[in-house]
Amino acid sequence: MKLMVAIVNDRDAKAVNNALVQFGFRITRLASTGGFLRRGNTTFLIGVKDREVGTVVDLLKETARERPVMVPAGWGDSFEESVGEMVEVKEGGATIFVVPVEEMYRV
Ligand code: 2BA
Repeated sequence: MKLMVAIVNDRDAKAVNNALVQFGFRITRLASTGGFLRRGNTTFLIGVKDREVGTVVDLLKETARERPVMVPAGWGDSFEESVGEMVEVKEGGATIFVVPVEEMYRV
């Protein structure tokens, strides 16, 4: 068994949620905030059988969209320097961690 931790943009959370539930996965949603952009994102906890990992990755690929966003140059390094020039960073898509689970109980 694996625990998948998937961080997606809030704008995609509904589509991701719907797709996972439609395919019969059990999920938990946590409200979270990205440390770099400091914007809301959603962290999904998904307990799956080993052979289901690929299906979840595919569903996340289909439903979590990557978009370019502009942030001030130097964002994250020094707020004093973050005036003027803007640079593009990618927001969205899904960041996925797959963690082995020793045991799981629902009692
Ligand atoms: P944020 O930290 O808000 O990052 C949003 C996006 O900003 C990142 O997308 C990346 O494209 C960009 N970014 C992040 N740090 C950067 C930096 N130091 N310099 C330039 N650009 C930077 P993703 O990489 O797809 O990450 C999306 C969200 O997933 C992150 O939101 C964070 O909440 C989470 N995440 C990503 N990698 C993680 C990790 N190794 N551990 C824990 N959470 C992670």
